Amino acid sequence: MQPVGRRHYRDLRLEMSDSAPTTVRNDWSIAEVTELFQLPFHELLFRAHSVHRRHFDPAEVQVSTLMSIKTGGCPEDCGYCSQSVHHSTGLAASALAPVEEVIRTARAARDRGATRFCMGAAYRNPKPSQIGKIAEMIRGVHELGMETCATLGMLSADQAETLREAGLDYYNHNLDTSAAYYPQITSTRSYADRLDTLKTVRDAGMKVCCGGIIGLGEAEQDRVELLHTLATLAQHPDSVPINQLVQVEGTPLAAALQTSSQSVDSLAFVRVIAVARILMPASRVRLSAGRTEMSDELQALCFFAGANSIFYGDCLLTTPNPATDRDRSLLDRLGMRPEAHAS
Ligand code: SAM
Ligand code: DTB
Ligand code: SF4
Repeated sequence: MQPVGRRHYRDLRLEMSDSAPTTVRNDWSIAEVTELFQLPFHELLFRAHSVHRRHFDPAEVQVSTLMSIKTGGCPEDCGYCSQSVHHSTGLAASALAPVEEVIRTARAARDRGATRFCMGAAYRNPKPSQIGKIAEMIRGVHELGMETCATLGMLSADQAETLREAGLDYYNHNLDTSAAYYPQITSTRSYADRLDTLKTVRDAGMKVCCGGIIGLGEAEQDRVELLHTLATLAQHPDSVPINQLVQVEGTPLAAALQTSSQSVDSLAFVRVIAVARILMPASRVRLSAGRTEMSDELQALCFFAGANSIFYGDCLLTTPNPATDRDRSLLDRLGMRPEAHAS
């Protein structure tokens, strides 16, 4: 038997990806997305991995670090969120962080190998007085040579323009679930509001980071519809974060799911990653929140299915993320590496 050396590996890579389509489509039908979800598991993974290899080096993972620049006290009522004023999660609200602290945190993240820095604020929308300070943070992080991302809730066209001019590369704004299930999750804003902000961000010339959460008690049809909505936007989101719900004590969703003993089927989660990869072949699919609950084997399967981005650093916004040492060791054991320069 031939040893599996580098050459053999490359040949295999070509062979596997040969039949995978290279085109990026925005005209997927619900029936097509449903069919993908219903494929036998290994057939779906084979297709997703083949598409993945056509567009990306399967050994590379993009790494982003998150910082909560304004924690808690949010007027929205998202049923999963630790930061809503409507829930008693015991989280203390804080003011907008000082600019120097944000830049210092970004520099430390860069020195640990992160190429993108994402600043999150518990806002429904930023106020004019806050935008100036956030623009300063963005300028500072941009000057460190990192990609910049922010997630601040709804934006006006003027605000989007100001942020872009300050050097904002990506704006994160998730759809979370299907339009049909959305009112069960959040009542203080509509799906149309979310879509409007996504358009505002694109119109301002920024890249879009938009995905959802699995484990909200949604049906498979909601997962189909969420991915269908993302994959039929005029332009696919450049990054697609797939979060597994982090059940936070004191949120209505954690209470409801614990009462009904519902948890996410990990193979169903991998299917979501795989279908996202096939539908949006050139986008970064991020294995986002929820990794502390996942085994190394499950994460490996997610990477095989097409995930090629993670949040890196011990903390997400208010909940834990795997320790950086553990992530480094996982990537090493898988023969994977953090992407050196963001694409
Ligand atoms: N307030 C802004 C907004 O909602 O767009 C930005 C911050 S918000 C915390 C960013 C995203 O984090 C949410 O859209 C949601 O998808 C995700 N998220 C929040 N809490 C989560 C949880 N407990 N588990 C998984 N994802 C969560
Ligand atoms: C995204 O999709 N997930 C991140 C980021 N975008 C902003 C946030 C995850 C938050 C998880 C819960 C918390 O730490 O509060
Ligand atoms: Fe506020 Fe964002 Fe949390 Fe919703 S997800 S409550 S908008 S911080």
